[in-house]
Amino acid sequence: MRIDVLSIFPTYFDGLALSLLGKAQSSGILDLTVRDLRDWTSDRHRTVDDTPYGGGAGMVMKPEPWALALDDLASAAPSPSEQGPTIIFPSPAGEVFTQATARDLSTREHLIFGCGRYEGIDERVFEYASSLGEVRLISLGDYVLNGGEVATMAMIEAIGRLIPGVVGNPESLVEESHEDGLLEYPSYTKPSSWRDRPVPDVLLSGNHKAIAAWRRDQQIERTRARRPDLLADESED
Ligand code: 6GU
Repeated sequence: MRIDVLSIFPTYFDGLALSLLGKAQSSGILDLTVRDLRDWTSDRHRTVDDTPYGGGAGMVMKPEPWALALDDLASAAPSPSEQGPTIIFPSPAGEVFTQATARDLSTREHLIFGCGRYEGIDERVFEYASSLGEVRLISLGDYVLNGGEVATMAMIEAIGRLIPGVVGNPESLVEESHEDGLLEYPSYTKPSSWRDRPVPDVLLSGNHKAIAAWRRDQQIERTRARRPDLLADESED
């Protein structure tokens, strides 16, 4: 998979060179490039923002650097058969990112993340971008961050670990929170009793059927206690 990121703070993404995603890049599974949006400006101050029409607080990102950058990144397609890249703009005004979104995006050949700052990006950029590929405005949840960088890192990590070969043991992807609509069951390791807290007996029983049933019960109980909205969603389907 190819991922391009456009940001005015490219060093935010240095952490993506670590751990599993770093390995995926050195082994060639993931081709990740972070670009400075200011490289597509032509004035001496490398200006990317301006005052909002209609007035109001803050600054808005100018359309032209975005269009020039997207033109460059979208045209250098990895394969000629391609429909065009999927262009993602992280935004608190977007659809909410879930494990299903991550699964969907992990099947794409080419993702472009456009990280906005200030009060946002000139609205015409989204329409222009849709002439180059599929555009998605995606939010991490109902709270506000200062820009799209942290949200993009979270999404790249969630998407990247679903690309075949990135996570060494694919079985570890199956039994985790949200894969089956439930939260993950609790885990324990040695010692079997620690500071007067014993590990649940069933886990030491060697009875694999009983262990599977207990884990399932724990998943349902935790989901009911912490995320009842997930159970409600299930009955609506
Ligand atoms: Cl994707 N961007 C910003 N700026 N704030 C957010 C967000 C995204 N998701 C939640 N809050």
